[in-house]
Amino acid sequence: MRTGDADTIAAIATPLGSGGVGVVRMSGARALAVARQVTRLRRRPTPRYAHLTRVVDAEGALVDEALLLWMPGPRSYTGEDVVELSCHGGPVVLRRVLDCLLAAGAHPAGPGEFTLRAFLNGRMDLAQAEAVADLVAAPTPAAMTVAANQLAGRLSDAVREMRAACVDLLAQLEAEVDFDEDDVPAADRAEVAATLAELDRRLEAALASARRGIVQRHGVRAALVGSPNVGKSSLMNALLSSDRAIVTAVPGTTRDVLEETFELDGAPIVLNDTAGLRATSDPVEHLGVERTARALEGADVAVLVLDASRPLLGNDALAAAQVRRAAAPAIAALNKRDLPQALRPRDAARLLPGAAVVETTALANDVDELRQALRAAIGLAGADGGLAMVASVRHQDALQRARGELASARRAAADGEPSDFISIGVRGAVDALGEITGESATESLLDAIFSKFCIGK
Ligand SMILES: Nc1nc2c(ncn2[C@@H]2O[C@H](COP(=O)(O)OP(=O)(O)OP(=O)(O)O)[C@@H](O)[C@H]2O)c(=O)[nH]1
Ligand SMILES: [Mg+2]
Repeated sequence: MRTGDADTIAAIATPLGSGGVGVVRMSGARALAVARQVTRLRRRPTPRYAHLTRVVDAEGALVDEALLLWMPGPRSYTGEDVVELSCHGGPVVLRRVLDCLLAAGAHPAGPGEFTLRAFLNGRMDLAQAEAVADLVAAPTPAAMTVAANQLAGRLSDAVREMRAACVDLLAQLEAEVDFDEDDVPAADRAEVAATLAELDRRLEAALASARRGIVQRHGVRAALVGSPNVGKSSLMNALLSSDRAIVTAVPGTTRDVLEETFELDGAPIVLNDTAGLRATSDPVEHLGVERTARALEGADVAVLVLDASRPLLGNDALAAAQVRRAAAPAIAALNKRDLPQALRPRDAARLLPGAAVVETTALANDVDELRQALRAAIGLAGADGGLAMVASVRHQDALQRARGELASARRAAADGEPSDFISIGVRGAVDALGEITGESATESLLDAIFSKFCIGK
């Protein structure tokens, strides 16, 4: 990865496909020179004003009519000189405009290179840079709002405050080194302990919302499994509020794994409806059963559906065994509650120990208990309803490490250890927190983050 060299880079910034407008952008010291060469713009453009111009190739042939926008650094997205050309949004047009820029001396941008430059030039910190990619890829409005807040600095501000408190603490601990070990004023030690306790509380609060934030951003997979004809497809349709899956009274209706996404508290839930599980000699059905097993393997939550209007059968035990083999948290749904009942919740609990047991009537779209159990199983329940501040595993991991480091500092302080012992943990926390905002980010970390971006961002 090029890091902050003076190359001028260019890329198509809009998706490849036809659209009203497509944008080609450049960043770097020669951005304006290259743009003037391909547009034959005679006068220097006014910063941040749209100029209608023509893009021509090296032979002078017209390529497109475009709006040129010049944003000189450092007040630009990347902190460098940026030029954007808003062209007609056709893939061939945009490709040709880009080729003109490359022929005039620009280099093709790598994935995320514009945002990497913005980070390296101090226009945004690392958490904000990551938020750019999250905002673009947000699967639901809730995930989008979390990313927008992160881009605006909500997470960065909180992390920076905690890191600054740790740095202050280090200074205080270093001052103590001047004292003889036994002469450290007790008041100072009490203050150190209080600061460490307060930091732990703040880290705990940030981590508390992380699981929900991560689920909202990445979503989870849930699989509906069970014997034939128990109402799996009907439950899927009720959860989706649409007639997506075919429902009939014939056992073995669903032959393949169906996949649809619905939203639960802002989190995208990918729902798999599967073929009913039974010992079968029908080769098509047999394949379906194999696919059910695979869907279970990839599931974050497994829902075992039972028909409460009939006693448990061998196939139910077969399905329960499959669910138990999957490591995911399980829910047992007693369906068809509208019919005379042959099953009680405790039968389901015995069949699938440890599972949450809920009652549903898919026929009447009564799936409230199932929704609630799904919330609990994936960590959405009990949330304060507010938006998560942490929505990435990387940030969660760094916060956890910071908390662990401070915990060892607290133990050292409680044991009356010398101040440089306490400092070790505090310094570890400073580093871990700095990985979130980028102060202590290594090149390989930056590579890992920005290589996931799209080109042109
Ligand atoms: N009375 C009643 N009937 C239901 C309920 N849920 C589903 N059914 C009926 O049960 C039958 C089977 O429903 P499906 O949703 O196709 O069951 P399935 O588990 O997907 O079946 P396979 O795909 O064959 O494994 C249909 O006739 C549904 O109308 C319910 O809550 N109450
Ligand atoms: Mg079905």
